[in-house]
Amino acid sequence: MRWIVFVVGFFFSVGVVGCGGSGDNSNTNSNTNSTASKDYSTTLKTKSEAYVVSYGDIKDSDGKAYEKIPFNKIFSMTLTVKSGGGEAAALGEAPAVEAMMPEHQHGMNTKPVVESDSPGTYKVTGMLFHMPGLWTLTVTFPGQGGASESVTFNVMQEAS
Ligand SMILES: [Cu+2]
Repeated sequence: MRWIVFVVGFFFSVGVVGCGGSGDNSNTNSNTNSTASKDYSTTLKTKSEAYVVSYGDIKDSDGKAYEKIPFNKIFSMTLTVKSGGGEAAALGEAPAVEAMMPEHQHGMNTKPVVESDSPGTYKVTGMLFHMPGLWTLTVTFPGQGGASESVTFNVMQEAS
């Protein structure tokens, strides 16, 4: 009967660790802690407060709108960057977009493409959140004077 305990234990630990994270990174209670108090805003100021960044307009690859980020489906989204005063901020280059699952220490299996749409508006295609759980979406760009500006959005992805 010992093998049953082993098999159950194996599946349990896979479930906790997720998809191949090391599992020893100081967040063994991560399934229950802190996520309730996180900020899931879709609009954030950069630390310098010089820029306000929003994401939205989630669509599938045919351009059909999604209500929220879909689970395990390719999606696109629009990023808008405004100055602290609320005007569209025309950046010198398109922002970099990176999505991660911090509790599993991995990113997406796709590489998003960021294209300029109009000043301060960027279309991001090729996004894919392939696992449920907490994702972070970090947008980084050079601001005035070349200082690096960034925001990190929290996204709780449901398996649906
Ligand atoms: Cu994961």
